[in-house]
Amino acid sequence: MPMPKRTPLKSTTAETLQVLAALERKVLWLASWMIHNANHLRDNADGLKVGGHQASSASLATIMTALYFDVLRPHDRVAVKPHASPNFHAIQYLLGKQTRERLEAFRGYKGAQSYPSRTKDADDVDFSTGSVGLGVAQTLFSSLTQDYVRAHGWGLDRPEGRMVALVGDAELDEGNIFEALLEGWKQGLRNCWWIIDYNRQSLDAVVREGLWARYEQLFNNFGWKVVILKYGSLQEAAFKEPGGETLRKWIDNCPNQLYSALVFAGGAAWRKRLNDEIGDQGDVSRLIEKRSDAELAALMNNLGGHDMPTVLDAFHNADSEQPTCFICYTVKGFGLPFAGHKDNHAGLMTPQQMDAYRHVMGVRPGHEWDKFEGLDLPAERLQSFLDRVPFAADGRRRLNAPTIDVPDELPVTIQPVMSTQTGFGALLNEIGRNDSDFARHVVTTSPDVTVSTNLGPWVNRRGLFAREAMADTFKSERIPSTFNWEFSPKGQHIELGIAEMNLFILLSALGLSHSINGERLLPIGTLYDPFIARGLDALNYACYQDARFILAATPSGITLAGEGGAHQSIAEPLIGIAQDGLASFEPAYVDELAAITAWAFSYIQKNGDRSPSETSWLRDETGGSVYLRLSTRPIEQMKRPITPELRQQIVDGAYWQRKPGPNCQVVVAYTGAVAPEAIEAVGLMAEDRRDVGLLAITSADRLNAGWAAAQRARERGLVHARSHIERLLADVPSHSGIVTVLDGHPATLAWLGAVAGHRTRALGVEHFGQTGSLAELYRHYGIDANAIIAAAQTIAPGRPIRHLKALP
Ligand SMILES: Cc1ncc(C[n+]2csc(CCOP(=O)(O)OP(=O)(O)O)c2C)c(N)n1
Ligand SMILES: [Mg+2]
Repeated sequence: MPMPKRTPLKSTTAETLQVLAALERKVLWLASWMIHNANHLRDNADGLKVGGHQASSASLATIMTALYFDVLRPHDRVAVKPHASPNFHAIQYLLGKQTRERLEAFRGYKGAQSYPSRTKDADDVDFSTGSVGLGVAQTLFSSLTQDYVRAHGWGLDRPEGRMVALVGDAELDEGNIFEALLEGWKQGLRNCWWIIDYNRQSLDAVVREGLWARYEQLFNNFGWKVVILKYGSLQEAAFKEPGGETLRKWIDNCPNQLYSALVFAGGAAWRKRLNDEIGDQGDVSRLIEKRSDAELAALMNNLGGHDMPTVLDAFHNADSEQPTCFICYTVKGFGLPFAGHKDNHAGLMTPQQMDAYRHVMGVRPGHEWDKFEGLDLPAERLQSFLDRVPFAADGRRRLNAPTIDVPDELPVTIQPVMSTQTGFGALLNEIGRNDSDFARHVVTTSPDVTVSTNLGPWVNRRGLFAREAMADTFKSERIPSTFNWEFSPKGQHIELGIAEMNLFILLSALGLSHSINGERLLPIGTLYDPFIARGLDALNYACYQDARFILAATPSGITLAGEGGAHQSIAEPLIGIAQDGLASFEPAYVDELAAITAWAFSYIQKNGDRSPSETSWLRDETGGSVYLRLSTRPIEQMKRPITPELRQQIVDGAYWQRKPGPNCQVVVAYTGAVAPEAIEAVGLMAEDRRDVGLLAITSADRLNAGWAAAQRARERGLVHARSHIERLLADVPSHSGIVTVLDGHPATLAWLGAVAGHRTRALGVEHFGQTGSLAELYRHYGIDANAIIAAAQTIAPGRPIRHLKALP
C-alpha cells in the first residue's frame, strides 16, 4: 500500500507533543473511570451496553486528543462517533466545560449522556449521534448549509468552519452515508473531514479484509481526497532498520483477525508469531530480538491512528476545498486489557483489572477525577496549555440569531374548489413574490418531488441554489417549459436526489443554522407522505437535536386512490402524534392551512422555555418543527372570515364547524381530506339524530398534547387546568356518541372518547390500499358518509337513520 506524501510537520513542537501525550493518557483514564463508575454505581447497569463505550472510546483517544487540544478551531463542528462520548466528555472536563458531577453520573439521571447529545448534554455537543451513520451525513449537510448561508451574503465576518465526523469503520455499513456522499458530490462539497476509526472491528465481529481499499476507491470516485494513516512513527523508523521491509510486508499481509488477536495476546505472542513466520531471515530477527516484549508490543500497536505525530501531521496538512477522508488504523480497546479482542465491544474491566490499570496510570484511590493525577508533567504547565487551547478560545461556540419578523397572515387566493397541496404551492408562490427579509430567509428543499409537491411556482420565482451558476438549457434553447430551472448562488431551493434520508438530514442542518452559523433560515421540505417512513430515523434525530423546519408531506392517505398501496400512507398521523419536537397538522381547507403556516413560521423560531399556555396547555413558547399532512384532493372551500378566535382554534387543533345543541346525540369529528364526507354524513343524519355536532380537527397532535398536559397539571394540584379539547367537549351531553374519521390510522382520533367519557367509534384506514376511484376506496375502507352514518346509528341508538344504506 503506497503511503500518501505529506510535507513534514513544522508546527508541533516536542513540548506540545509531550503535553498531548499526557492529555491522551488522561483522556483514556477519565473515559475508563467514567465507564467503570457507571457500571458499578447503577442498580440496573447493563454491562453489555455500558461496555460498548470502553473499547470504542480507547480506539479514538489519540485522534480526539489531537483534534480537540490542537487541530480544531471554535468554528469547526464535530459529529463524535456515538460510543466515543466518554472521550468527548472527558475532553470537555479537562477544558473546564464539563462538571465532575455529570461525569460521575455518566449514563445516570441528568448526567453526561451515553451518546453525545446537543439537547441533553451541557458540554456543547455539536451534533447528536447514536444512530450510527446519521451524524456522519449531518456534517456533510452542515457544510452545504454553511456554503448556502455564505453564498447569500450572511455570516461572512466569521471564519468558515470545517465539519468533521469521527466515523466507526462499521458505521460505513449504513447506506445513508453513501446517499449523502452522492449528494455531496453533486453539490460541490467542501470543508468536510470524515475520520474513519479503522479498528477493523464492529460490535460483533472483525471486518472484512481489504475494506480500506474499497473505501479509498469509493471516496476517490466521489471527488474526496483520501489520506491513509497506517503506520505510526515507531513503525516507520523500524521499517528503515535492516530487515524493516520484511516486517512491513508481514504487517501488510497479516489478516485483520490475526492482528487483532495478537494485539490482545501481547508482546510474547507477537515475538513467537513473528519468529515463526519471518524470524529466520537474518536482519529481521535482530530487529525483533533487540526489543523487549513490551517494546515489541508497543511497536506493533503503533498504528497510524495511535501515533500523535502522524495524526497531527495528517490533519495539519489537510485542506478545506476538497473533502477529505482519513482512514486511520487503530486498535479497538487501545491500551486496555482487552485491546484487539473480538468480543471487546462489551468489554468492561473487572475491579481487579481496573486496579491494575489505575496502577499503570499512576492514579491514587480517591484522586480518580483529579485532572493531572498520574501525569509526569507539572500541573501548571498542563493547565497553561489547556488555557490556550484554540478550540476553547472563543468561549461560547453555540451561536444564536435574531428571529425574523413573519407576517401574522399569509395572503392566498382561494379557489372555490382547491386541495391543500395546491393551497400550499399558492401560499409559497405568494411569499416568493416579494423581497422581504422574511421571503429571503425561506429555503426550500425536496428529494426530486419539487414539482409534484407544488413547489414549482416558488422555485420559478426564487431559483435553485448552487455554488456555481448554471443556466437552464431548455430556456436558453427556447424550448417552452413550465419550469425555470436555473441554478445560482442566490437561489433559494436546494434540489436533492430522491433519498429521503438526505432530505431530513439536510433539514436538520438547515434547521440548526441559527445555532451553528449564527444565521437563521426558515427551511421547508416537501416529500410524499408515505416516504416519511423512509427517512424516519433521520427525522427523529433532526427533532432530537432541536432543528427547526417545516415539513409539507403530500400527497397522503388512500385519497391518492389510483396510486394504490404503494404510495398510500396510513401510519403517518400517528407518527405526527408520537414524534417529539414536531407539531403536526392535517388541515382540510386552504384558509386553515394559511393560518397554520403563518403560525408555523413563528413557531419554528421560538426558543424559550416558558410554561404552557393556560388556555390550551400547549408549550408554544418553546417552539419546535412543524409537519403539515396535505392532500391532492380538491374540495369545496368555505367562504368565511377567519376571525382571530377561529385562527387561534385552528392552530390549537380544532373548532366546531357545527356546534352541537343541548340535546346532541352524535358528534362527527373529522380531520383532513374527508371533510366533505363528514359534512355530508351530518346533513344526512340531521332528520333522525338531534343536534348533531361537527368538529373540525386540524391537529390531533396538538389536541392530544394539550389534553395530556392539562391532566398532568391537575394531578399536580392545578385544579383549573383545562385543555382546548376539554373545553370543546365540555358541553356535549354525556350520552352523546362521537364518530371520528380520517384518511389514516383510526387510533389517531380514537382517544377523543376518553376526554369526557363519550362513547366513540373511530373510523380510518387499517390495511394496505387498493387502487380504485376515491369513492370506491372510501367505501371499501369505511370512511365515506355512509360508513359514518352506520357508525353513528350503532353508537347513538335511536330511530333508524333513513339515509343509511345497507353496508356490503
Ligand atoms: C442504526 C444503528 N444500528 C445499530 C446500532 C448498534 N451499534 C452501536 S455501535 C455498533 C457497531 C460499532 O462498530 P464501529 O462503527 O466500527 O465502531 P467501534 O465500536 O469499532 O468503535 C452497532 C451495531 C446503532 N447504534 N445504530
Ligand atoms: Mg470499528
